[in-house]
Amino acid sequence: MSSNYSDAKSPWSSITGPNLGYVMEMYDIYQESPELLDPEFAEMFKQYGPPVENSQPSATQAISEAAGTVEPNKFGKVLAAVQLAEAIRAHGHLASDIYPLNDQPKDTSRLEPSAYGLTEQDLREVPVSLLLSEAPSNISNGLEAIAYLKSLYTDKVAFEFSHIVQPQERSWIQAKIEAGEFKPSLDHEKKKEVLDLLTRVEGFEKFVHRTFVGQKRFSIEGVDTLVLLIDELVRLSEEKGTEKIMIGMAHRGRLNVLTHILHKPYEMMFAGFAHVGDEAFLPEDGSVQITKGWFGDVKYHMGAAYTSPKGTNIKLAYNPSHLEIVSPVVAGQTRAAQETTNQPGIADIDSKKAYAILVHGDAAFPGQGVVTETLNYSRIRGFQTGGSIHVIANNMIGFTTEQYDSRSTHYSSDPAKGFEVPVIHVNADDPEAVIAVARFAFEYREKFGKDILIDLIGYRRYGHNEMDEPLVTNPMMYHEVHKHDTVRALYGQQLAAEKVLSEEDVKALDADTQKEMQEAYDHVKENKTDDAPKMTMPEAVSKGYPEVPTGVEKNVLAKMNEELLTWPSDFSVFSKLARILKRREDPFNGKGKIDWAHAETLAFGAILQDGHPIRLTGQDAQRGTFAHRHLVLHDDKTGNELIPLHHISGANASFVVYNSPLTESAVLGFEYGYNVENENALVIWEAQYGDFANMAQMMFDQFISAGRSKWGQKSGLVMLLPHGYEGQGPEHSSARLERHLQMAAENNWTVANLSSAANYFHILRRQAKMLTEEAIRPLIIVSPKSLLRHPLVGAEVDDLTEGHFQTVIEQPGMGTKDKKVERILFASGKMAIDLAERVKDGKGYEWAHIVRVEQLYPFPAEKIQAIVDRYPNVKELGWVQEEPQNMGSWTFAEPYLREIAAGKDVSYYGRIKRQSPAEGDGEAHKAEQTRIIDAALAKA
Ligand SMILES: Cc1ncc(C[n+]2csc(CCOP(=O)(O)OP(=O)(O)O)c2C)c(N)n1
Repeated sequence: MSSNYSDAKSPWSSITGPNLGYVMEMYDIYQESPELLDPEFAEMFKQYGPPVENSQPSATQAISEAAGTVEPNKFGKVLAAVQLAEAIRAHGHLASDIYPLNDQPKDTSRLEPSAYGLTEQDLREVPVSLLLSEAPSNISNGLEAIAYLKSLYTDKVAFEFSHIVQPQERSWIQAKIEAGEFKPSLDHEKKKEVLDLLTRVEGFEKFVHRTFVGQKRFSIEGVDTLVLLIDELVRLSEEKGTEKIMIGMAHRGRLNVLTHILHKPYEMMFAGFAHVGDEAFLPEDGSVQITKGWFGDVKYHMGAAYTSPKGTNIKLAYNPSHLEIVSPVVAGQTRAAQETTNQPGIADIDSKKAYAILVHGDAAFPGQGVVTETLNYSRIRGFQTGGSIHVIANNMIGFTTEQYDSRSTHYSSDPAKGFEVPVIHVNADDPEAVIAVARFAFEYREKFGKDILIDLIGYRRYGHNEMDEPLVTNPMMYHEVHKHDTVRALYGQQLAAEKVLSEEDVKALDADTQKEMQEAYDHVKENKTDDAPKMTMPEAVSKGYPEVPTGVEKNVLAKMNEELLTWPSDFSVFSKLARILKRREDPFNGKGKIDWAHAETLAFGAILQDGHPIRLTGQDAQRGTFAHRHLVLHDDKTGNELIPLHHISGANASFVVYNSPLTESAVLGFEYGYNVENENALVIWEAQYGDFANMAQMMFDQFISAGRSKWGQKSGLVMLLPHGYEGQGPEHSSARLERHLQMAAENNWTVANLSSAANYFHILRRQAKMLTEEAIRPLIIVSPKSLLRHPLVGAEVDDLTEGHFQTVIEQPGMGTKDKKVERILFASGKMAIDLAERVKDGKGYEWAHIVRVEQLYPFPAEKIQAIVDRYPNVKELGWVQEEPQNMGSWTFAEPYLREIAAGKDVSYYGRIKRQSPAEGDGEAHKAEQTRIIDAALAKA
């Protein structure tokens, strides 16, 4: 046999993981019957010896050392023992004790020495150093080493980390496990604290169960140690000076987390169950912060913030019922909390400042796509947060659905493995193991800045909610649950057995906790107020936006424009693009117009000069889907990037623009979260085409449109949704304006369909100026495609130097002869420009007027009324739109128009009702568009 198997040039040096396993199997065959192997394989074994795991230096080294100490005929046994040790590390989780109900089969097949042809005696003869790099001193032979490994890898904590690519990371995890860090020894004080917290966690559920019979609470019982886990993370964060912890979680156990992690007082919790006002019980020291909207939400969707005495701020994000959807929102909040945005250039990120704890459900985690969308952020520059700590609160069931019906994977956690996330499974009935896992996860994130997942495996004590009878649908599981002691009971027994506390102490702790809760509830009853919840909007919201001056002085704009177009001499912009961009000098020299993207860049510059950071993301947002934006320039020789907006004078805020991963839901959620956390930032999300926004529909429905009235959560998020009928087929035409208008109420957002680059400049500036005002609301712009470079849309420099955003624009040249006008047409966006192209300077159309409704919501009814009132002989108000009649803005605008018309005709010019938003054929589109314009402009 050759002895050069550890040579770095050996073919085995590049083989790892399952491939290595395969080669090892081949080697076994080679040893038994070399003739059965492919001759090339046999020759390689002859030449290079047995395969060894290159990424395990200790094992490799040990084997090479052992070569001198083990007789050649024992060498196969040594290899088999190494294989067994590796199998325990890789597959020990399959045989581990991680299921409190003990109802899952254990697979020990790969962990038996006999499976490797090994006897106990064989193992005794294997040097320990071959199997363990850092063996405890009491381990003296291979057999003991294997037993030790089994005790580490198949106990109440189980590990999956062989999917991680970086060897250093794998070695670090392995070293931690094998140093026994998952078997911590807690001192008596800590043990008592743990029991105290468990008593509160369980006691809270018991108290509510008994006192508020029949009320849903989505009890934590079965995964009680979730609170312990988060509590430990908070403690570690405080020690390290973490500024913010952002928690995202669904219904399960949320009330318990609210009261024991967010420190929402028991009185406030019980007031919620008793349907009485809770504000009187808010701690006066300001440590707990809670916002509420006027329309409200159920108690297990409400969030809170808590500032600990050591200064760490913990936030539980408000969320809807929609499982997992809060994950990207929390990721965005976290990113915002990590960034410093008050200086020019790119925002500075310090991922140690804040991190996210994302709590998932075991059915929802593999089921909901937004989970993987969020995991995908972990190493993307515009979205990563230096690692989130994920926890699956795994109660082994989803509503009534057991795992065999809810997933195709072995573990609920499996999707995380594709993102190289280490997975730690832990038995939720072992509080000390849970604490050890929390410590490990915290340290892992600190060290590697990556996501980590804790699969906290428990059970669910009751039905999905406390009114459901689970024996009806899940009898076998619930026969087990009903026999099973609570974790508090088990830990109490453990502490009594360890003589940390007496059995009486354990009982007394429970009684004291119940008494404390009873007193809190008595307090609520004594201070009960009968005030009905107020459902009135804050005045600032109901008043809406004022008219905000948004012009920028000409010399400021001119200087900025010059700076934007002055690139370092050693930076080579692709010549064709350079020529196009240089044309942006013309409007400042009295030639040509400022087009859409140019107006946008100037607006951004002015907003940065006003001190508002900007964050713009979307698919291909840097260049712009329509090759119009070019906010990031690429040196065509070096590939270096240049962001001209970083180099304008007078800017005192950061500017970032990122091409986003290909998701709508998670990106929009992220941006919403970012914007909620950094109120001063103008955060813009752009859909590639507006219709793709419906991939993120729940972000619009659950968060953006209604977050203020449910939770009092302010947002000034801007969404750009390219829209316009240009004959490109059913997709890419409509941004489904009707959806956003149907949801419009209570000044919840602005919806605009603009026809002018100047107005775009002003609406962006207005939004930025309103960001920190009470009246702030999100802004949806159905943005243009062909209008981006349309001459009728471009702005003069003077259009940007003064004035403000115009909610309506009257068609120049039309409606000049008041008495002659009989029909007033209303249109928005591209339709307005199509009409403008037809009427040109208005000659021949004296009988008509055209009004562009730039802001659809809040509907500018007063402005329109004033215009209509100028025309004494008007008989008809006509709404012209490109979308079918059951879509677009018609059904929304019609009631307003009828009120304004006060009996005059109100008519519709547009496509008939359709299933699909636009024609599939470009020629059919043209014919239809012409028909609509002909009809609208045909004199009665
Ligand atoms: C998007 C979405 N679909 C369906 C539901 C209804 N629903 C509420 S809880 C639940 C089961 C969740 O199971 P799991 O993720 O295991 O969490 P658990 O309730 O067991 O903690 C379902 C289907 C929901 N809330 N959200």
